Amino acid sequence: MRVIFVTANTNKLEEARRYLEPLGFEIEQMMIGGKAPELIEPQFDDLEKIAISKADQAMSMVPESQKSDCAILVEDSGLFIDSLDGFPGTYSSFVFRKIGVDGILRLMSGNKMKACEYRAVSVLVLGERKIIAEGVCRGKIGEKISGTGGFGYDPIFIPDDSDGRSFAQMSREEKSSISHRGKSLKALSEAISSPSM
Ligand code: ITT
Repeated sequence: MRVIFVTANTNKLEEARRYLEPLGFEIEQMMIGGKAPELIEPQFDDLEKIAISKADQAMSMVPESQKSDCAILVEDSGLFIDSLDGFPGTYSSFVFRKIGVDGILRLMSGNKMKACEYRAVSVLVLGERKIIAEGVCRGKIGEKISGTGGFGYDPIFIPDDSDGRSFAQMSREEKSSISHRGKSLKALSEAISSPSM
């Protein structure tokens, strides 16, 4: 199945390719005039509402003639810190650009409650259907930056399902086997292959 992923984040694109291509999906990035289209992200506290809004905007950009021979994928994700009431949450991308991982480490210094989670909501539009799948990865904010892999908050995110290494210290395969994105894409791929589809 040909899937057009509407994202400006090439790290997300690469993770989706690694995950979905071995399952037989062909992943392309949506480009309009040589650039990823800019979607408006409404200011909701809910990833699913944002992802559905992005999916609707993306669908309005696909020519009618192509709608039947491909699926459209969008994803919204973020880092939710328990003791900060879920901040930066749906604002993760903006907060990362403004204060980066150093800013989060500053905010968390002296705070012993480091528990947090990454969440991802993927929406696949297939003809008239929208398949929505969430993935959650629990972890904690590290004391310092560790590792150089991954992207975004990965150098300070230590997943619970690991030996104490941050996502930035793991291989891509290791990260996607336990990550929020891996889980949401797994749920999507299972929903697509289920007999009720
Ligand atoms: P698109 O909207 O174009 O897909 P984006 O990066 O703006 O790209 P989001 O609005 O969903 O995407 O923001 C998600 C942000 O959350 C992302 O920019 C990172 O800062 C953070 N994030 C999400 N998943 C992550 C991951 O696996 N590793 C590190 N940071 C992640």
